[in-house]
Amino acid sequence: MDIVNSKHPISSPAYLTECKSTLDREGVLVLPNFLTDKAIAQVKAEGQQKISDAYFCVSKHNVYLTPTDENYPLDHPRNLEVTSSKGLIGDDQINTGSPLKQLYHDQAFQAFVRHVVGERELHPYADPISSVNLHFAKTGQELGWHFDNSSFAITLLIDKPESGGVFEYLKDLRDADKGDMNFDAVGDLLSGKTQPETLQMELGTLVLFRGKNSIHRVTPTEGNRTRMLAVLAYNSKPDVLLSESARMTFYGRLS
Ligand SMILES: O=C(O)CCC(=O)C(=O)O
Ligand SMILES: [Fe+2]
Repeated sequence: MDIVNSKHPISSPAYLTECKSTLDREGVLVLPNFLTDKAIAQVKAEGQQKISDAYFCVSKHNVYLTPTDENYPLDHPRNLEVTSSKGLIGDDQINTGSPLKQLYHDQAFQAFVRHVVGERELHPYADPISSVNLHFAKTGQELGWHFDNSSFAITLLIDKPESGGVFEYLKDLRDADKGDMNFDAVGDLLSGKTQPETLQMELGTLVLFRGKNSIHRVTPTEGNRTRMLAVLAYNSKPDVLLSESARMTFYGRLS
């Protein structure tokens, strides 16, 4: 694939094994310079042209992305609200010929992702909006602390702000499958008692992150350059639609 730098031999068995063991050990796989400079420039130009079509919103949510639980006070880690503010454009707004779509649908790339995350199948969303997205964070915009609903996410940094916009995380802070929400550790993080790790991301870096149990945030963008991030989302089963309420929240529309 001419949009992936040759230093990432995604079809080499040895490289697959190395990437899988890194993800298993660290909970995150960071591949710098994954996209070629030419591909990044093409995506960035499209993003800059379409940012005026993006859906921008501010939302308040707790770190578990769940409704308030009245059994706990509002200032308890279970309920404490943080702010997220960003804009995004959906799959149906991105050019068919975009390098992002070329990558997303590429058989070798999908085989790479399947192997690394240990899924037998990967499918696009069945709705027209949710598979490939571009996120924008203008000055002051941020993503508040949260655990993801999905077991993994793939992102590519397309434009980096002058400062801020830093991805921070703490690995394996809870165990969602066991129902262990680990309020104490979340409380210590939110109060500043424990310090998170930071992830170094440069233009063109691919990040494959397991965010279901690893809490994370993106700090506010500083300066005039907007943070631009591509998100590639797959499902392990076919025919999955993002729920109507989730589509309204994220995109402000259903189709
Ligand atoms: O913006 C990022 O780098 C991370 C995005 C993220 O955590 C999310 O969309 O859930
Ligand atoms: Fe996330």
